[in-house]
Amino acid sequence: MAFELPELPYDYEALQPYMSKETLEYHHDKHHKAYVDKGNELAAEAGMEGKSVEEVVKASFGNNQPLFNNAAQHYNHIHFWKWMKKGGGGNKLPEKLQKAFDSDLGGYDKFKQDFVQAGVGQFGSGWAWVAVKNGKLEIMKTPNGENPLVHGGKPILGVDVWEHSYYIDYRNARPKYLEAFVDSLINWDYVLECYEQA
Ligand code: MN3
Repeated sequence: MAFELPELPYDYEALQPYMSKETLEYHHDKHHKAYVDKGNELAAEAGMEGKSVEEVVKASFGNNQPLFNNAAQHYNHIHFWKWMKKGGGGNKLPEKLQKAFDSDLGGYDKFKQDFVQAGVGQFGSGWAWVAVKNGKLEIMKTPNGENPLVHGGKPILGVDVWEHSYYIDYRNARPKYLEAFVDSLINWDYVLECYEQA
């Protein structure tokens, strides 16, 4: 099936003041759309237009870099929009998630510290993640469009640390953006949904 740009699951103003309308307009309508359009063009050239985005991501990794970049970024952004919501973030996690964060990540405070540090420490463009790997939660970071799917894991939470995700609202202050993401944007219900499917 061809890749399709999903609608945002909220209004463009919904995440203000933590993420502006202008950021979402550019990030969703221009950046994500470009990954979808280019990904469809390159998937067709590679004879993979019938495959799901996850299949294309895994099949193209390491052997078709341009297709991988666009397909992986499409996958990452589909989930990124859903990993945020108005009035999200903070330390009120669903019970099942809280238990896993306590046992595998050392609790919420340690998760926050390590997740923000993963995002800050990703040199240049990339993502910070919480993934299920070998049956346990793990904090990961990846460059560019890479994600845990191609490193033996399944992401349940991810944050985009490409400058296009925060430069309008935070300029170069990536740590402030990451703190705001954790404190005020994370949609824990969707993180739980991903955890239950992982
Ligand atoms: Mn992005």
